[in-house]
Amino acid sequence: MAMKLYGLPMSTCTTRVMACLHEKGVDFELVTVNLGTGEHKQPPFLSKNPFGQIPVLEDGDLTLFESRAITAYVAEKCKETGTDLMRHTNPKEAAMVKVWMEVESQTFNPAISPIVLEYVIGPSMGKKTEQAVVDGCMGKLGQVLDVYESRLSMCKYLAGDFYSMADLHHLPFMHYFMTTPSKKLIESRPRARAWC
Ligand code: GS8
Repeated sequence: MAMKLYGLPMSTCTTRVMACLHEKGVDFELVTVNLGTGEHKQPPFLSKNPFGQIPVLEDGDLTLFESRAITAYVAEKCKETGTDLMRHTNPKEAAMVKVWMEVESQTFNPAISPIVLEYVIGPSMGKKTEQAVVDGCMGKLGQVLDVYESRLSMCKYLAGDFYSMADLHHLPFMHYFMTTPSKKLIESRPRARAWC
């Protein structure tokens, strides 16, 4: 039976999981959740994720939430197929993948998400961009990207000279970020730009 992914194509956390499923060549069914009507806060959905957020993955009798935990499960279950995103056969490479996955969730994501929220997600729901919020976030994200620039001068991708889950986890926010005027933070850094 195909896995079921509850979410939305425009949701960053849903696309993080979809990118992983595609990379692993896994068949899945996308079940759309209507955030507009608050479907995610109703008991049927809350029984899948008590925090009332997308995405949720169902694989037989297993129900998971948290996009990064879901990708870890998919990578582990399907380690023989598609790209070996976690470098299972090399403990040192695997450790570097985990380091940069942590960087994405603990450092990169908090720095970039307010900008994407202001420019893309807010306006998609009718909210005006607050330039002061964006301006206040640019310095912090710039500092994070300075570290990325330096790292990417040592290797082609974040964990080494191979594409991994660490890079994949950045995809959704990078995708939206590169549609905003703030993309100059990437474009002015040649290594980060090449990586992107
Ligand atoms: C965050 C999920 C999330 O923010 C994860 O899965 O990685 N740490 C979790 N989901 C958002 C959609 S963003 O793609 C969501 O469900 N928002 C609606 C809400 O919070 O009510």
